Amino acid sequence: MHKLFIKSNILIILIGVIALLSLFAIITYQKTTEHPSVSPSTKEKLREEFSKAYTKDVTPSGNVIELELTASEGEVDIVDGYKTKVWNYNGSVPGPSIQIKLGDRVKIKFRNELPQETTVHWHGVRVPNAMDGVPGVTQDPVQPGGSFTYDFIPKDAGTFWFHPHVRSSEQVERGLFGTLIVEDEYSDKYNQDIVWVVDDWLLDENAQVYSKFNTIRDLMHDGRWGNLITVNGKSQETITARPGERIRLRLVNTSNGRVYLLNFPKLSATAIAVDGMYVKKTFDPNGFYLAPGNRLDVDITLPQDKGEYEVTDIFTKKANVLGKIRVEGDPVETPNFSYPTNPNVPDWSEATQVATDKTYTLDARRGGKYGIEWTINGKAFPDYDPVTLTYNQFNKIKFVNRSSRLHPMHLHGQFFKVLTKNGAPYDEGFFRDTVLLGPKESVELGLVPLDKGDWVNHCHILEHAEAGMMTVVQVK
Ligand SMILES: [Cu+2]
Repeated sequence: MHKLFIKSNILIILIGVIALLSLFAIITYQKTTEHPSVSPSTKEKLREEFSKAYTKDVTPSGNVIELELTASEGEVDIVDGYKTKVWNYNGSVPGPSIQIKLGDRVKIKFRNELPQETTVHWHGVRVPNAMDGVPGVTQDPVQPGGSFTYDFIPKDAGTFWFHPHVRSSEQVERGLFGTLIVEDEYSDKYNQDIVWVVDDWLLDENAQVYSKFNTIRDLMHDGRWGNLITVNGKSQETITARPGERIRLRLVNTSNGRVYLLNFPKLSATAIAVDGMYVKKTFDPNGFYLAPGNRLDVDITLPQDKGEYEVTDIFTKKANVLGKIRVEGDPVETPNFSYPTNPNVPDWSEATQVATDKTYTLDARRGGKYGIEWTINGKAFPDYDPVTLTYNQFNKIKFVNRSSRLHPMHLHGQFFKVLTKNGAPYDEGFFRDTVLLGPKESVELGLVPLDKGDWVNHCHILEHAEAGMMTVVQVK
């Protein structure tokens, strides 16, 4: 009886030890499967593969370009017979297209003459962190009547844009945006270098900007989609070119929520740059999703046949004509040069072996001041868990969209490359600063951060960002 008691005690202890050991084994196993042990050399190889893709710093040209940028209230003619009240930069919508050369320093004296506080964010530009224009993260908002000087040397040539980062869903919608074009040696080779700022307005019956912002309808769907699409502030932008001309068309989506599915019927068009950066291999731009924040540079050689050629958006059932190219006049000899590309964009095919440094789960819930909150890992900005990314090392992040809506995720101050989509390898062959996630989609991204500081990471559907879909990464 006594022996049996001891025996059963030993048995219980044994079972307990085995249970503990197996629990420990399971935990260890889970840990290793979540974070497979990778030799540090794989990450180092990925960093090495990246190292010539773009530079840490730019060589200054010595030129300093001083500009004034004023945000104020004004009026524009976008619908015949009406004056539409807007907020604008330097009196027009879009605001100025600032054109500089790579290496130039810009000193932009910004003045706020709006009835609200504001800032200016330089979308896609690798600026010093203090110039990034994010209130509460990189600077204090500029008060009405106040000013702030943005001073930086863009590190990359390409197509960039700027807009407020305060109440963006209202301020951008009212007309506050402009472009920053950083030229390189290719800019002069084209017969024409053209910027098309594609915007979407929700106007009321008097052609005024619909005055209710962040409506529950916008918030529950893909942000505010309007009833008038403009290019460079015109509902029918038409440019003219001669037969045989080779033009560079820089498309920028400044809309709050609308995504454009680009189509270039009857045109010989080739995509050369995405989000400002040259691609590794040029591609057919037909079917490219230009989400809010995205840019696409297209190289077009105009045909010998005179006439009007359209660039359209076929995202919705009814196609929208974005703009037209009228080919007329005497033919010219087509400039002969190879497409500008960046052969140093890494393939990063071995990136699948590397553990994910951070997963961001995107979702929505009831609550907050708008009745719905858009969350990243269960938090709505200004609540967030800061994440550290390692400077000058390969980092891998993942976005998982649990919702049924679109989320063009934008990371400030960095470029990244898509590695996988829904778990399968997905080599786009170019960098981005904004990636569109469809309903229930997931993407993994690789990046080597070269710019230190606190950078926001948010949805560029401005209503989603306004309702919390924003977080901060610290590059150290
Ligand atoms: Cu979103």
